[in-house]
Amino acid sequence: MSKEELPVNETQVENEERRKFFGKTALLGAGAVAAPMTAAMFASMAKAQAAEAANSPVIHPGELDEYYGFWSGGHSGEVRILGIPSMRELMRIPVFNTDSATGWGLTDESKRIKGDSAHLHAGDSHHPHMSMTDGRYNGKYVFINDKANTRVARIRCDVMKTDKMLTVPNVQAIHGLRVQKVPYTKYVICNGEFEIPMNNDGKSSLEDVGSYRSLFNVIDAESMEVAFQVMVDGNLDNTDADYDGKYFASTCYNSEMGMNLADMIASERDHVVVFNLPRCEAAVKAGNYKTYNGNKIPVLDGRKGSDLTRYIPVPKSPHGMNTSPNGKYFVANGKLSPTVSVIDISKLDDLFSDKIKPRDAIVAEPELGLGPLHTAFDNKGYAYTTLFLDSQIAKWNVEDAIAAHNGKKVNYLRQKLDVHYQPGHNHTSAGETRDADGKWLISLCKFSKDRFLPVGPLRPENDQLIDISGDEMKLVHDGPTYAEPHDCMIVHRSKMKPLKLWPRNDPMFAETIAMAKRDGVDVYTDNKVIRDGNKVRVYMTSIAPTYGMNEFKVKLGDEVTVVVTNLDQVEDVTHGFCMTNHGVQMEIGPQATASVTFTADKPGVQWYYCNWFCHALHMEMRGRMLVEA
Ligand code: K7E
Ligand code: CUA
Repeated sequence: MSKEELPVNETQVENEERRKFFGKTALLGAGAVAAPMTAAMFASMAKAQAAEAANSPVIHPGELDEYYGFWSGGHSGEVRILGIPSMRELMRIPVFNTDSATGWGLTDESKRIKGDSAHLHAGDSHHPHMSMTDGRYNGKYVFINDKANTRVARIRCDVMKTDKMLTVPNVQAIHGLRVQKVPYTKYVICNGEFEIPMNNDGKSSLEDVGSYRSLFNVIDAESMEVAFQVMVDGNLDNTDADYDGKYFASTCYNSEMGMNLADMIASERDHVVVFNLPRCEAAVKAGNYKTYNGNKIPVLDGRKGSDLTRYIPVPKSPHGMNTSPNGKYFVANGKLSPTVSVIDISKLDDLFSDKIKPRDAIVAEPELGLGPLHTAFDNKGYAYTTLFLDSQIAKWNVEDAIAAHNGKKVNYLRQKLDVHYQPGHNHTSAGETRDADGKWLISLCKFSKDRFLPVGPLRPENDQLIDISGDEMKLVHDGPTYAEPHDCMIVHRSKMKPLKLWPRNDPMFAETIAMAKRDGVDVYTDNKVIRDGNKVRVYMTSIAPTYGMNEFKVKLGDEVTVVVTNLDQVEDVTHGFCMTNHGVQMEIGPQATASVTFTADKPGVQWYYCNWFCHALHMEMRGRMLVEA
């Protein structure tokens, strides 16, 4: 781009930069008379500046980010999309929560998707992970767990809406969740964290803690049904998959099966469970399983001694489980131990054929600092581990840690960076895939304390952006966030293909359109009221700034379903439907159909209006429901 083509503000910025640059060189020249700047020095400075510019966190107004960040919303129950590196919040995707802007949890479509848990309005989402093909994000789905209500949901990335939700039977509190990376995401894997009796019907073994179990859950990513579960010894916390399509690994912090804190942390060692996928699939096929709680889900026995699993002892109450993007290692993060345990995935075949002992699969146990929780990776052999208690991120070299473990005198630690404060998860750009690019690291800090203006006793979290493109980690941005992103992942924008308009045949509202057909209504042309006993179905279109229907009449106590179809073909023109005084609100995207059902329990004139700003005459986009007593 030539100077003339640059917008004014960019030219100004560039001039500023040039002034700084020349100011610096002038100073350098003055202080170093004997060694004037050589051409080579100029070249290397220019190169360093170019490198820095290439990884700048500054995104000017009107410019787009290079990455999509998917953030879990913790106990707000949602998923958020951020632009990286700007850290601008682009969208919120309601999942386990109820959302008055979009009507998620209120509309008939969202209730259908929530299914057996449609009556629940809360959730605790921790781990968002995107579906993959050959170890790379494929832009199709994001999966997320709900620890609070034992659910797993799927988000469609073309429309960025939740399209499936499943309550997982036989377990309590789905925590760690990941996807199969290779050859593709056939399965979503997740851990049941809390131990419960296998038949948890209240009739037996309430007090018999020895009969409590945790299960590893393998869910079919397309059908979103449980394919099978694996019973283990101890509980299960976090999990990850390999890059061969063969092994999954989970951490266990309660191998003691303690029911209180003191008992849970009694042992010096807990373990990592490794699951052998081909053997599990064969066992399901051969019928070597049991069922519980009156459902048909195959539950395999993967307790100690089973050939489906191996238990690798690690110190102490491990938390995060992270696979290195070169596919070589599982890293278990020590939590109560200052170490992480590096498991060599190439040794797992020998472990499963009993040629080596479990601890022989561990090739390094570097000491990093206090409270290691999660590890992220770049593409240069470095790992970045959050230290909760130290409020730091430790950068270390994986191969050097292995050499040190073998007795070589090498320092595997490269840098410790202060973060603010108490980091939980961290994540690098594309770092859980083969495309790890070593550009950005996010530190999700649980406490912000003095980093922002005080806003009362409840404070935001602090999601910090760190530039890892150079030799040293550099903190470049503080991002206050509402409770509580546990985890995130960073996807290059080239992987994403979001739609601008809804397809008219979208499955999200196919059932609603089928209902209209049964009523003899074409939602794209008709504005009609269908009476069916005390059920009333109101079909209306919308084009900015009017609804296709200015008024409709019902009787007090009728069950009213309002179906609105947005005929606008213009990108970004979303309409809403809000029935005043009825707790009814929803979003209708361009070309979408949405519906909501409520009881007309107030007599008289009840206005409805469009609550998504769509036009200069948006205020006038309203109509009356006339309720006869
Ligand atoms: Cu908060 Cu991944 Cu649920 Cu660690 S987990 S911090
Ligand atoms: Cu339609 Cu506002």
